[in-house]
Amino acid sequence: MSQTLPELFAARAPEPSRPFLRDTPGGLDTYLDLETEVRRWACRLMAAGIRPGDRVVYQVEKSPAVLTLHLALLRCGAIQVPVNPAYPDREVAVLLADADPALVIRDPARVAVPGAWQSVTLDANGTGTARELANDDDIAMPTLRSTDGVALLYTSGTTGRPKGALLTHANLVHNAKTLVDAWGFTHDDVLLHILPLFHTHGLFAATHCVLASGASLVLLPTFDVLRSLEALPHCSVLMGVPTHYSRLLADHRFNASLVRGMRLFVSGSAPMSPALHAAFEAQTGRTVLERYGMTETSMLASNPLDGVRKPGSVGPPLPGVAVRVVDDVETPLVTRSVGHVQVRGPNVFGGYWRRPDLADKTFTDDGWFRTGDLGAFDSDGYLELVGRSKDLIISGGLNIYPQDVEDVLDALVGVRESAVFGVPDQDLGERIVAVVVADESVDLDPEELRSAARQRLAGYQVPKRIVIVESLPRNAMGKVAKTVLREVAKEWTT
Ligand code: MCA
Ligand code: AMP
Repeated sequence: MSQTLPELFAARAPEPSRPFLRDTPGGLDTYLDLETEVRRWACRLMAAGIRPGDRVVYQVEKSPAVLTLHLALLRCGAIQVPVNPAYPDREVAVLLADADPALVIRDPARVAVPGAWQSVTLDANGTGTARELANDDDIAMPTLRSTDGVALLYTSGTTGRPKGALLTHANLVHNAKTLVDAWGFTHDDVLLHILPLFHTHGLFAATHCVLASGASLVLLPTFDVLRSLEALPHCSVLMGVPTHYSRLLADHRFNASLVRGMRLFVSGSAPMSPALHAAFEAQTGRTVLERYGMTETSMLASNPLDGVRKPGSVGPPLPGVAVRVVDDVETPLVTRSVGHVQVRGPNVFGGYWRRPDLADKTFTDDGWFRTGDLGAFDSDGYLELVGRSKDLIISGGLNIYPQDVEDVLDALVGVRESAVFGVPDQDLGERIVAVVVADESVDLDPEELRSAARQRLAGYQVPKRIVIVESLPRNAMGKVAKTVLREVAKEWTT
């Protein structure tokens, strides 16, 4: 039977006295506390006029209040739009214009919401004008359908214009159930939550595994090696991006003895190098389970909980998920041939918000979603990702679309054109760099360009280095040859 997320979580909820948050201030110690708070917030939001299908944008620092808000918005049937707190107002304004929200919830430290949207504030302590929304405990919650939208997650893509991936209850219920089974979650698990709460990884994969198994979690407000080392002995599962694991490994206290109570380490969002897998095993005596996912699809493939985990591979497709590898004309390829990865299944979203024009580019005629990843299956049916056909940098698990950054650089005074690309980086996997061509007779200072770019971009999108060049290398089609630039960048000293 199709379910909605609130139905799934209610069906899987443990005894109300069971722990929800551990060692985490915020008043959500038990599942009873969680239910009480979620119900209170859902009533507040309904009383404020939020109705099924309304968009509610929140740009709030990570805290237990975000979990409450997430669950309360699910109950109201709202389509939630979580936004990275690092996004500058300019970028937020674009998202607001597209999402057209009924309510915007932001940190009080932020300047007023750009535009005429109804807005309230909420900070990491759970205080703000959102609490002053009228309350009505008797308000009835709407009936929801599994095909209803749950969330819009914005991704830039290569078009430079953000588009909202609309996920439904059916998509996310399928994923939550699949992951709980695949990764063996039970109500005895304690997840150490170190991820942001505005992406699929931290908000859906990690949180929903806990809620769909009645488990508990330790919620850290930001990733911090020392606090993670303190928490790990009391936890059983960690989900992170490769940068989290390399930073933990840099501390010798992260060793076999510290993690003896842990049963599972999951990595995803970016490739984990075989060298990092090996270093992890050498230092802890454990192996990391690497999996593959996308915002539009949630999790797609996973190395097994029991069985062989292969470094450099993301494992077989998850149950219920179909994955194929095709050539340039979309003919399926045989084992070991590298091609475009395409996927289909109940986890895959239906399309981008108010962008029917993108449907043909996004899906094949027979309904497969084009991931933009390149890979091959091995003879055991494990998928190996070898690259991307999309122009995307993944830095520390965060996506940076070069086009977004090039647009900002190109608009700066004295810049004729720019090219942004990623170079290998031990900590971040890929590090963003840019080359810039100046207008004639203009003398540009790279550091000044970086500061100017910082005014318009989130911090992680600012190139770590800008190099001024005479001209950009181009291929026969006139397209900037980023492979050439990546080669040239190898010669740079830092
Ligand atoms: C922060 N900075 C970064 C990054 N993060 N620069 C490049 N890449 C990054 N990822 C910059 C900040 O702008 C700042 O620079 C300086 O580093 C320190 O900032 P701070 O906030 O202290 O950063 P941090 O604590 O060192 O953060 C690193 C991090 C974080 C913990 C690895 O980036 C992170 O949480 N990554 C996980 C992202 C994630 O959850 N992705 C899942 C996407 P300045 O001072 O100069 O401004 S979902 C997905 O991909 C799919 C579905 C999937 O498969 O999961
Ligand atoms: P996002 O658009 O933020 O959902 O990022 C999804 C992209 O992250 C995928 O299309 C892949 O390119 C990449 N990705 C996620 N997990 C892995 C992984 N384990 N190995 C390599 N790339 C990954």
